[in-house]
Amino acid sequence: PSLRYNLTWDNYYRYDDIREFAYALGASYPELVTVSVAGKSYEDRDLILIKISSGGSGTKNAIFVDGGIHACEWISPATVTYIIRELVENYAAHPQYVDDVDWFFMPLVNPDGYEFAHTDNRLWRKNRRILDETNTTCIGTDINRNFDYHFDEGGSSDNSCAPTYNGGQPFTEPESRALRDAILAEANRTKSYLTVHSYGQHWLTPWGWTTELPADYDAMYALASDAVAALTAVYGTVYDIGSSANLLYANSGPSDDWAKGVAGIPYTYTIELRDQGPVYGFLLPPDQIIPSGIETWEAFKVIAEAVALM
Ligand code: ING
Ligand code: ZN
Repeated sequence: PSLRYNLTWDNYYRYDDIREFAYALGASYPELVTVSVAGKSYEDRDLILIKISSGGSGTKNAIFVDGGIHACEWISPATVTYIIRELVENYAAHPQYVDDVDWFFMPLVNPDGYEFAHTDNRLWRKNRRILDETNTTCIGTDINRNFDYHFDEGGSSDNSCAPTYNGGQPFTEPESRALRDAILAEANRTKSYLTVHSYGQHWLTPWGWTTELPADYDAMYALASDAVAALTAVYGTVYDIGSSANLLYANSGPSDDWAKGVAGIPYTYTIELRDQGPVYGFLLPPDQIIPSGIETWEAFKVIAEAVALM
């Protein structure tokens, strides 16, 4: 495998470049990076899983990160790959962030939708599964409404034409099943699950299906506050913190509710990256990728420091 890759973080890159980045890092840093295939997308693309670990017996506390659940949120896989690069290529500058925890990354959960957003419809959100061969006008399921915890209890749609179509039943989608299985494989030691979306600059906790708060919300809020403070300290980018149902809108079947409610991961957050909306929304200019990466990395360092001590 090649040691080189195309990503530069001054532009948005396609699925093939993101996959090659993963394998190039694995080839260059075999003592830190293990790349595997967590499953196949509906259109048969490999769902890449990147483990970053400096060894040990597989009992360190772990952090699981995903990106690109929604096809149009291009800053998500761009920022997640930036953080992977920082952990690996700059390991020597801050080895504790790898030595003290293990990391698992699925940087592009929805490659079919992501490619479609590049080639056909820039604002596409869902995956690309054809639900009914006789009616191909409405295709795709919202992966972030397809998880099996309080499934279809509001804020998702039973209509396959809707952008928040929930799939009709939990885990109908190969991408949500692959993400589920990858999370479950390490759930007993995973203390934080970070699912990266855009946009709005929100650091969100569960739940979506109820405006009631998790029992340990105060602890979740405290860690989120520390992470956001570190993020804001870089460029002044403001984030608000709260549960998704309270801060945004009712929703059911998102990955974070399932990761906390079923997989039992305590510090589970949905991060809505730049911007706040009125200016660019999903169409964030590529010159904001590196600033987003730099500030989000500061927040992730705070999470890693906390997880190491849990
Ligand atoms: N927003 C999220 C969405 O899936 C969200 C909001 C956060 C839902 C947390 C559920 C849980 O609608 C975007 N932009 O995707
Ligand atoms: Zn999203």
